[in-house]
Amino acid sequence: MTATTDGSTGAVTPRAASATGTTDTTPAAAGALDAATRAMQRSTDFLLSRQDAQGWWKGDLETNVTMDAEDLLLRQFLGIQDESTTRAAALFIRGEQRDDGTWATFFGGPGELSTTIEAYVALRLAGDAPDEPHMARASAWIREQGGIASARVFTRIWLALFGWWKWDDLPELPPELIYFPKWFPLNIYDFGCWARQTIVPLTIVSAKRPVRPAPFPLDELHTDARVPNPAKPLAPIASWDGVFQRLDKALHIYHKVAPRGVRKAAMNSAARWIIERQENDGCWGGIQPPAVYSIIALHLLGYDLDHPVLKTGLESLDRFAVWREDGARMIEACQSPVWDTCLATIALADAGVPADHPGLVKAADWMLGEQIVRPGDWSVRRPGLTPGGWAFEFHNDNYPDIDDTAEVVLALRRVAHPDKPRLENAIDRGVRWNLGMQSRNGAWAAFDVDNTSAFPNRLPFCDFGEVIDPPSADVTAHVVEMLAYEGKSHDPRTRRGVEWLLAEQEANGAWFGRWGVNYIYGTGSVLPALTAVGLPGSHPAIRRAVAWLESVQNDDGGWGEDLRSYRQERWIGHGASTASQTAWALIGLLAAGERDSKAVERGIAWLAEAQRDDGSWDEPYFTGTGFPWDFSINYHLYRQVFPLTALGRYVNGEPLAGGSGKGS
Ligand code: R01
Repeated sequence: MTATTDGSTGAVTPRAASATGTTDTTPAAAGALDAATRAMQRSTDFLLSRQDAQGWWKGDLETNVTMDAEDLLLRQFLGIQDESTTRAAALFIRGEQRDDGTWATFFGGPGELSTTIEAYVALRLAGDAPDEPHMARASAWIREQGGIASARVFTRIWLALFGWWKWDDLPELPPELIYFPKWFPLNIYDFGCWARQTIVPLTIVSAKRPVRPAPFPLDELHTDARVPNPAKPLAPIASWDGVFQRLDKALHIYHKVAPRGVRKAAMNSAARWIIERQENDGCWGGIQPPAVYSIIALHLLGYDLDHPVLKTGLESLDRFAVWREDGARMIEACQSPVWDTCLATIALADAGVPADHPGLVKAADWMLGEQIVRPGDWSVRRPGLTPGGWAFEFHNDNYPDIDDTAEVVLALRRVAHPDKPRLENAIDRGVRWNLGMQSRNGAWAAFDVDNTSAFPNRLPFCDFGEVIDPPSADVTAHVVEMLAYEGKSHDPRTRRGVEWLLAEQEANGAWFGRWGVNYIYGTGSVLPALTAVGLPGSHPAIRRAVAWLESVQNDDGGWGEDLRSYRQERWIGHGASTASQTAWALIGLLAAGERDSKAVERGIAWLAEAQRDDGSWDEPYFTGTGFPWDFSINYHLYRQVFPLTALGRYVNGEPLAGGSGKGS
């Protein structure tokens, strides 16, 4: 990451108490305002110093060691291992192991079986011996948990590639799926786009059932090494589970009798589908898993490793690697430059950085260049809609998302770009695209319209993560907030979004967080949307949300919500205070008009206290969500951008009140 060169860091011009209309301040509140202003200025300097010369920001996107393990397994499968990469990846994986021998999927989380198996196997590939203490602890724990037989489907596929698991003991997913028309149940467009891009190459792999020679036996991870696959009883035929289990049995028979010509044609169609979707930089969808499986699938169909498709594909994988100071190599599941840049722009604008500041103009310039003006998979359900969205990553033209588009529009509005017609035109296209992507229930999902089929989740193959993309409160809130700023508060489409949000509020007063942890993220997203469209702070829904946020504030003044809240009720709203979650709660409370409350004062004080001297915050906890519970994300920039927005809105007031929007 390179720093900007203009060095104009003293650009903050706090409007302070005058803009917030607070005249009657207590000494404590005045002290809080002082501390907030100082923290805001330090944070502004820090964030500006982390901008790339091209205008973007990008924090590391940290997930879990399955990324690193699968990268090593891929190299082993293709026969392209190299010693220095293996050593650096192993260093990272070893460093993530906990004292009990396990690996988790998030900081402080419980040991997770599939993750621990994959990490263990990767370390064995790197040369760690099974009787070394750290390995023995891991394998003992794995056996205790049921061994490989109890692992997720993806893990068992990786092991089947080396004969450590039997292909026949995996659920079927036939390549003929590619022929299902878009109105037919279980066609590929019924899957969320991340699952779709992963599943299409995996249909080829599981039809081919390749087995490479195992570099060593893995008996220590089997609890049933000598017992051949004990047949599990089927669920009743009248249940969905029963139906899909029998479908899977039928597909196993079909695998043996499928006409060769049909199979081959289906695999070739799937390969064409994959190749058409390769991005200019060689990756697929900007995310790591589809790239890994696409490379394997195409290689199995006869593409050499030096074929341009595979060569650029493999090169793109290298760009997901983050090299740490200690020589460890961490693989990012994906990269977040567009998301980080729009959030940083909003935060800096909230902090009072002038709209024509060179850093903001450069950021807007870069975002304008990232707008996607060609159709993508979303066009299958919206063929007539003009393109105009933004994706989350550097390279993902086929999958713009509604969340990024809403936040980019909100960010562009905060910048005085010299080419005003270009800015207006880009915003106009973005707004139209988001309006066109509204689902039939009035809400918005991340990537697609009406991606709500119940069937994908029923497949035995789909035992991990989310496989559909239904509308969520956090994305809907971001769109509604953006539409309000665009003067569309009274548009019937906005009102339907608002009605959906109001109906979606939980009994406790909070909203579920689909893409951030968890109810604090949902509630912190929805409150600014509701007040932006004009709901008064006294509205009962807003009062209930405020009461909920106040009820879960920690004694130290901050907020935190553990990832276990996705599984266990007692964690809802509860967890160690973190910078990003404290900021989300504050953003919600400030939008609701609670600026002068004790809760806000204590939250602001927590942020100021927790800040480091260089203006940054630390955050070991994962507060981002890929799939609730199964796949968690630590966005390394969240700890900087959201606190800055909270501090900025505390010091300078709400952005719409400040006259940044178009009004309605
Ligand atoms: C994955 C996987 O690695 C992965 C990586 C990234 C995402 C989804 C949505 C967005 C956009 C960004 C990234 N926003 C809605 C988020 C806003 C905060 C999803 C998945 C893992 C397993 C499988 C992602 Br299977 C497939 C992909």
